[in-house]
Amino acid sequence: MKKLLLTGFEPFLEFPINPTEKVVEALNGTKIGDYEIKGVLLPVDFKESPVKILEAYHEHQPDAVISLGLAGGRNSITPERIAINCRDGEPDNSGARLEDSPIDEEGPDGYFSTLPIRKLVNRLKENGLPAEISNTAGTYLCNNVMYTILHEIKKSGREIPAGFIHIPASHQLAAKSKRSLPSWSDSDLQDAVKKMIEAL
Ligand code: PCA
Repeated sequence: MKKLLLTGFEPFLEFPINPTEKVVEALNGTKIGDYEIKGVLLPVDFKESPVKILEAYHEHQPDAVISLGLAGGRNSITPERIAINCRDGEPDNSGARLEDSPIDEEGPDGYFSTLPIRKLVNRLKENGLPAEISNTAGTYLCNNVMYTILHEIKKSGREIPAGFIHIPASHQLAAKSKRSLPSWSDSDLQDAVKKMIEAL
C-alpha cells in the first residue's frame, strides 16, 4: 500500500489550539483511499520544523505529502498554490523573528504545489464543504514547510504529489479566541482532509 505523510502544527501565537493537531492524530495510522497515513506533528519553529519534516520524509519515503496548517480567520479549506523562498513576520514559538530572509539562498523563488489543487477544491465543494484555492501561504511557518518539502522532492528527482493545505479554526479554538473566527467542527475538518486524500 502507498504511504502518505500528513503533517500538522502545534499551537502558535494567539491560537491556544491548533486544529491540525487533532486531524493528524485522528488520521495517523488509518487507511484512506490508496494510502496508509503517517501522521507527524511539527513545531512552530523556523529551525526545527524543516528538520522534522525532512526526517519524516526520509524515514517513511512517502508516495504523497500533505502538510496542514491553521489559517485563523479563513472560512474555507484552502489548498495553497505556491510556496515562496522567503521567511518574514511574527516570531516563532522559540522567539526567532525573521525578516526578508530566504529559506534557501540558492533555491528557486518559488514552487507550485504538486497536489491536484483544483480537483481537491472541486471534490470538497461537491460534498458541500466550502473550499477555494489560496494564492498565498504567507511567509511564516506554513510557507516554510511547504517550500522545504517541495525543494527536497525536486532535488531528489522524485515526482510525487505534495503541498500545503490551510484549514479554518475549529469550534473549540473559536470559543477560546478573543477575536471572532469562522469555525468548523473537528469532524468536518477531518472529513474534508479524508475527502481530499481520497481524491488524490
Ligand atoms: N499555521 C501557521 C503556522 C502554523 C500553523 O498552523 C502558518 O500559517 O504559517
